[in-house]
Amino acid sequence: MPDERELTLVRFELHFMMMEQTMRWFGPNDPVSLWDIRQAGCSGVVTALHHIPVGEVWTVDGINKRKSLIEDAGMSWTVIESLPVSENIKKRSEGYEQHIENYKQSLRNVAACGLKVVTYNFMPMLDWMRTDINYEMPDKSKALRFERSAFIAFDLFLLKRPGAEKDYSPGEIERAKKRFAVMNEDEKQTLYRNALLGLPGSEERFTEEQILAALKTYRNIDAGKLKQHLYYFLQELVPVAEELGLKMAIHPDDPPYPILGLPRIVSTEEDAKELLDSAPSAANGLCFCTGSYGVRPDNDLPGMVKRLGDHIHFIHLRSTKRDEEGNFYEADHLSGDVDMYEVVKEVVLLQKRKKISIPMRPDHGHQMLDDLEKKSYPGYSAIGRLRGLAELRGLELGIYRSLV
Ligand code: DNO
Repeated sequence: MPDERELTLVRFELHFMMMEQTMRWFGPNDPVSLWDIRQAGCSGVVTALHHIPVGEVWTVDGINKRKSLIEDAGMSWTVIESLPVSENIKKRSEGYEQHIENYKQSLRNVAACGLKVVTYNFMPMLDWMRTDINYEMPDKSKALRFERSAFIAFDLFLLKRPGAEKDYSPGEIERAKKRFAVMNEDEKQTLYRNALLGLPGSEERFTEEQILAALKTYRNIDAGKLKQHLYYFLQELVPVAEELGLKMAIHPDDPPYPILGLPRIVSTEEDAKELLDSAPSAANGLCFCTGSYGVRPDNDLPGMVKRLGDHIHFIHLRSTKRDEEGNFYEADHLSGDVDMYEVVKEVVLLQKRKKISIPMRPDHGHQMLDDLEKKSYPGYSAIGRLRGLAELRGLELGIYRSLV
């Protein structure tokens, strides 16, 4: 058996000043094991204590247990994704002060265990949103997709959100009607389930009434108000993170625009700048997700790395392919609309300038080969991500070697 220390050294040399390669792991119940992740060439793991209810404190003991599992597989817990922000904090509803205190305590505990980067998001109610999680690609692998007409059909005819018609043009409503008319019962059920997968705990079925009631609680919260809530949260949390030597990394909206009448406020470079300015500190940072920001053609991704680089503490690399109707699917990591070469080149230059290695993960991947026979979290199968990571690693090494 080869000497473990030598192997680690080789890995370290190769990765020196390259992005730190990680994959997301959903914890002991994840069908993708830590050894699978290690064999993909990762030195780090991105995970969270998913079993702890949102708003409660993460204990030192709980964090250390998870950390040991990862270290026993020869990797380190590089980034937390996510330490979730409660709906109470997002809405500033009853109990939010206590949740902010709990968040501070979790940060102290996380730092005491030696962790460095904390990812979170500020999307109301729903995290990511797709209408199809089995979109067949020409090579028969499967991708995640957002189909605008199907989404509008979900909103208007399945959820029946009051006032939803105001959010769409007559042409869009017409297309959604046609789309809905050709769906059978099974397809409608699947669409309903898929659209709500981004809800926390969405294994259980939420009724239309429950969703509508939750949406109603945002009735008086527009984008301006939600921004105030985010900035208040940052002003409370960033000084604590700074003192603890932690970096906060906010994940952008996915997709990067309002949905179901809910405001979304981390969708553009302007949004990112504004939130960074609201609590100036190196600890106030971004999770630069090219898949999320990249759905908008007006986001200049390489330029964002150039201009916001000092605040990029974590990187998700993924590409999407969009069309004029507002549909998009998750493309292979090196194709689609994201100019991955330019993005990675800017990251290489940034790391060189700052003499740092920024943690990255291949975000999502297609279900392919043996993945197709297995159940995994949507977007998080082993082989699809391994392919993405391998391509991205090669791309970065090539750029890195051509520049040094
Ligand atoms: C989806 C992920 C997001 C992300 C959260 C971070 O695949 O990128 O769910 O983890 O938004 O808080």
